[in-house]
Amino acid sequence: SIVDAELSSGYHFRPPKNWINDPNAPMYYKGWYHLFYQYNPKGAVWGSIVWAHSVSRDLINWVALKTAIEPSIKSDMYGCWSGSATILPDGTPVIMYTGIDRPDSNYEVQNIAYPRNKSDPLLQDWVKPGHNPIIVPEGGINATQFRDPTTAWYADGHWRMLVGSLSGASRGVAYVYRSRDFKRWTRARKPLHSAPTGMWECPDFYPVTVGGQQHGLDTSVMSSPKIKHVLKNSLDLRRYDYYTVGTYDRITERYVPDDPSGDKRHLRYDYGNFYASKTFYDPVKRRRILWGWANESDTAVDDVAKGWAGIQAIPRKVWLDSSGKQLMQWPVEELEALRGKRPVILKDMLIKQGEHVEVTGLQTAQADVEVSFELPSLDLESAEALDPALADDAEKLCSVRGAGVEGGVGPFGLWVLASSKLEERTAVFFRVFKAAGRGKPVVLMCSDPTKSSLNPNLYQPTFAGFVDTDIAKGKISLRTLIDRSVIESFGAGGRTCILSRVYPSLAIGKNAHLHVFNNGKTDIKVSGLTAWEMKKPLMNGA
Ligand code: DQQ
Repeated sequence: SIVDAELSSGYHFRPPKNWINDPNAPMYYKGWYHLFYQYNPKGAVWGSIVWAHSVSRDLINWVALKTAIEPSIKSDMYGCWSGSATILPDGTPVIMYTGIDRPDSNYEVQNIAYPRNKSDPLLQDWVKPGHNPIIVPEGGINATQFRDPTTAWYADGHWRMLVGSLSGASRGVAYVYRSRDFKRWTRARKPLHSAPTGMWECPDFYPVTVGGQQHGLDTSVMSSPKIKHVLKNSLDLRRYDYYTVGTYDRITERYVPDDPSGDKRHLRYDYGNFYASKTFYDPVKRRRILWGWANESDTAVDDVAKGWAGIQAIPRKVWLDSSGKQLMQWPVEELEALRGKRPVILKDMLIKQGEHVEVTGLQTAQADVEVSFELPSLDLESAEALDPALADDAEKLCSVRGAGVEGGVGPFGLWVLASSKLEERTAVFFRVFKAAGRGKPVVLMCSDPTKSSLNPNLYQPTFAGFVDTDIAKGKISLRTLIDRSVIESFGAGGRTCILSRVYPSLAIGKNAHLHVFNNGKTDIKVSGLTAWEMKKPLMNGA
């Protein structure tokens, strides 16, 4: 229906109907980007899962192919869960994935599949060899919490890969498996790493370049002194993806985070709705690309009525910041091809205390907005004091000091998907705090959806993360991708990211407005704002 089309998403990845979750086995092969994903062909709720498959030339326009992997052998008869691809040295792509092999419990084993025809660039047919499963939960492993094999890496005559698990009641673990031939896999005595966080789903492990360069590294690049490793895990209990940056020792087969408190602090790719993510190395543009799943936040009843649920975030380039402490992310440059020809451009616009300015002259239900803010009279004395009790809890801080609570320096930012009388609007903004004993002001980035819709019964979580930037220099930027029900924001050039799902009842289609607002005491200057309407790409026929 028209309503559904307007409420869904225009340029974020999705199939025409049904439930989707985790991105699986992203890869580049013979001219095509491949994305597989968890898919329920029977409806708009999670259920009996298969691997759907789409291909693209540019990561933005997608064509749906037939189901790639579905239950067909004893070791995956009750579900084909998440997994990854590895490109072997002769160019053959291999998929490893988790299979559910019995009806009455989620007993998990790892399977392998090869392309039937390597010369088909679309890799439409996958064959499961007779030696499946390749790994079963042995030696006291928790058989119902044992899944999501990673892309394998190669060193010193051995392949290695990780499988996520739970040890005891609450320890997340990443087990290392080794193989010479990709067929027989044996577990290393000790896990790569573990932490008291609950189950680790969808681990991801890859090298990054030190020194702030943006180019990515293939997963097997190990030996340069100029690399670090990133270990990402998806926390089943908290439904977010966190990562640490650290050192991998391939002799002991262990990984040690640089920051000893990294497994507590939980740096996140995204402080919003973003889960079960996975990266891959793109040899064409020498970059590492991150895919992540964003669930709906309406009700399951709504999803069944809509007939679909779930999107993938815009693929993001990831690289290590020059500080070496965190990752940076930015939408792949190919997305810019969807920008309309006539952007609206604003320059040097002062926004005083309590003011807001509408950005007019374009449709903003499906748009890309880049803003740079300047704090001209940077009077940090007028910034709010940071409550020490909330100093480590961005989300709580933002939920008590939301967009509607007047501040000192900020809140300033965007109201997106706003209705004409502003009854509906989602605020994406920054707020600056002074904090005793800290060298620099603390910058909070928030997405406040508490006014996003007049519809009742929606889940409207406030999302927030700190931004590790020096605002005393007087500048900060924000890019927000608006796509009907998706608001995907990149603060300070991709230092902090927040994806949020909202379902306005009025701010739909032509009735969606965009404003810049300042609800702080200090004047804010928009030194530049560019807003583009976004075209709709080919999207799997949706
Ligand atoms: N989803 C898959 C699992 C994975 C979870 C099942 C994460 O393999 O652990 O659909 O969302």
